Amino acid sequence: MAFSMFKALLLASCFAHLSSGSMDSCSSGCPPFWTLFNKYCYRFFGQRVSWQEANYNCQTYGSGNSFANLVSIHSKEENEFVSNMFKSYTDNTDPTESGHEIWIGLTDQDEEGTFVWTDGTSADFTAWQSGEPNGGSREQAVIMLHPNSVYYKMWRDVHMETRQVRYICKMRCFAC
Ligand SMILES: [Ca+2]
Repeated sequence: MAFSMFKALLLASCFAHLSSGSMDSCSSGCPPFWTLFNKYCYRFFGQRVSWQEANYNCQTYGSGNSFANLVSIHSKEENEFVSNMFKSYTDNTDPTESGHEIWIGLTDQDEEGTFVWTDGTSADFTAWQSGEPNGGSREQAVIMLHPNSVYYKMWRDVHMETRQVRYICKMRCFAC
């Protein structure tokens, strides 16, 4: 029920955009403001929030058991796509540390040292910065570093509550 309602909304939204003549991401099967890559839709969010808040905000998109989650990454190509999306919204001239980082959906909050993706997909790829993860039970969430930073596109485990950074959500493409 919820799933069909979401699909209907997506199609209605696509129709509105197509009939107005705009060629945006909607025509590829993703809702407006979401970008298609390999049958998934991705969206950058510019508010700086805790990992928990980012995780919650992502899940307000989509529906049923197909809601969005913080982005999961499964290949070098996907890591590249996500870092390019981050770069396209920011120029990294922000001198604060949090300006160099985005949340991704990897966490070991349930079992220390066992990192899993919040969307339930398998942890089959990692891009840890050398020496990471190093935070033990203090650092249970993961950030990707800006492609212009010294630690180019790599990941670090960090404190999930005190850090406030931007984030990218991902959900299945329903029309692909
Ligand atoms: Ca760390």
